[in-house]
Amino acid sequence: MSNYEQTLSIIKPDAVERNLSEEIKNEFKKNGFKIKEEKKVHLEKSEAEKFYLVHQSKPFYNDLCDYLSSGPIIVMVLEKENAVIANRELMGATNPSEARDGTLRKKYGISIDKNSVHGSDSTDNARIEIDFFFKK
Ligand code: IDP
Ligand code: MG
Repeated sequence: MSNYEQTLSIIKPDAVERNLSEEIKNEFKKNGFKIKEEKKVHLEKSEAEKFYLVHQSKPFYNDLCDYLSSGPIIVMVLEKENAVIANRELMGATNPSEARDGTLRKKYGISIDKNSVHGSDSTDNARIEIDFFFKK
C-alpha cells in the first residue's frame, strides 16, 4: 500500500554557515524527495525553545536552543513514500561519529550538537513541526 507522506527537514546553522545548503538539498532530490516548501529563517531563542520543547528536561536543552537560534536555518517540507523514516535513514545517527557512511550526518556533521540536519521522528511530530513553520 502506498504511504506517500511529508516530513520536516532543517538544515542547521553549522551547515548553512558552511554554504552546504545547495549540496544538502541536492542529496534530498537525488534520494527521491520532493521539496514542497522551503524557507530560510533565523529563529529567536524563544522560538527554538518552543520547537525543541520535548527536550526541555535534557541537560543539553539550553545549549541546543542557543545553537538552533545562533544563525539562519533552512526549513523544508519533504515529500516521498515513507518520508519520515526515509529521511531519518538518509540523515544517519544523531552523533555523526556513529552515523553510517553515505549518511548526511556522516558526510557533513561536525559533532553531536552541530550535526547539520534535523528530521521529524514520527508522522505525528512531522505534522506538528510542519505546522510550526508553515501553518497558514
Ligand atoms: P535527533 O536530531 O537525531 O532526532 P534528538 O535526540 O531528537 O536527536 O536530539 C535533538 C538534537 O539535540 C540532536 O540533533 C542534537 O543536535 C542534540 N543532542 C542530542 N543529544 C545530545 C547530547 O547528548 N549532547 C548534546 N546535544 C545533543
Ligand atoms: Mg529528534
